[in-house]
Amino acid sequence: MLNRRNFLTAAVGVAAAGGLAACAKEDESSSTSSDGGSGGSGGKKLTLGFSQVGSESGWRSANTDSVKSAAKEAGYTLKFSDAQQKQENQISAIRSFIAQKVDVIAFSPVVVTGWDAVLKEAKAKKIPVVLTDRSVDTSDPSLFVTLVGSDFTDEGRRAAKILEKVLEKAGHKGPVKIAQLEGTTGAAPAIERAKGFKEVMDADHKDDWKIVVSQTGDFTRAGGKQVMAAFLQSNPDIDVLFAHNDDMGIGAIQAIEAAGKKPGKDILIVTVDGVKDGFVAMSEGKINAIVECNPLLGPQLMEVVQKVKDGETVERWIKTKESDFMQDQAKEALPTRKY
Ligand code: GZL
Repeated sequence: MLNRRNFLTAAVGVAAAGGLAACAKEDESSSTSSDGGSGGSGGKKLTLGFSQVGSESGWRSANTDSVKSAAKEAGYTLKFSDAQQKQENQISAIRSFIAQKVDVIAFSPVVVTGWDAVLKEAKAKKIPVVLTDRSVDTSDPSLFVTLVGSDFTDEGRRAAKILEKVLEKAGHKGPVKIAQLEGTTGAAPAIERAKGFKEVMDADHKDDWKIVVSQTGDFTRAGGKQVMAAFLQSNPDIDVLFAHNDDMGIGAIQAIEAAGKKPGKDILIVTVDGVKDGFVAMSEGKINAIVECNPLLGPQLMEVVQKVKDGETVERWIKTKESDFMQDQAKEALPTRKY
């Protein structure tokens, strides 16, 4: 019987023969840095193969822009592939980068499992792999050099801690019924944000907080709207929504309003990311707090890529710095938001 990993390999094997790469959107941008240099030690222009999850959210678009502009600034040749949230497209893109003999491969894995086979192929060809944004589950730590990205478990903890402040500010007393809109099933941010939030719940709110319903909205606005509408059918007395990203929260706001309720008042909302539209919703009083997850990883990624290419030692996890915002900070912060 085909298990998930065999199935994926088989699918990729067949699809690669049939040109699966055509399913992913690929583009290549090559440029010289501002000083006309060739981007890297020794004059040869560094070539980076980058496989992106997709374009599912405002966060992802800002992340893509950051990677592309930083590669241009560094003078690297960037081979960029958009996997449209399909793991098989990412695996196919990584195989394509290996075949093209790029200097370094970087990618944001759409889910945590199923990468060992293709990463072993990169290792066999001595092409270093850098993870950005999301991590992978692997039994062989040598399959990637480092992760440039956020601590999603801590983001989950921070979401629970800021919800305490939101509840206090709203004067909420007594039990708290929570709906959770999860990110993409199997994705590191979805797994870890839920884990961090639950850690705080179990430690400090065993008796008063309860997650009454939880389901994936796949990090998209459409998903958030659709699932929240279903939540309101089955649980009309929800007090709080914890959405794993702003986009699902913004979709949920549409469903909450369609149900004749006031988002930010009848249902308190905490989200993660901090994209501009999230801050707009917060300034309109519809989101109560946002835990920032910084997508502007491009500059850090290019620094690491150069060090890896030059054989320098890099930290195993290069964490991004980020803050948290309550509703009354939204208006002042909005003009300075960079994504
Ligand atoms: C988090 C990133 C997540 C964002 C979502 O680093 O992987 O994926 O929180 C995005 O908006 O879709």
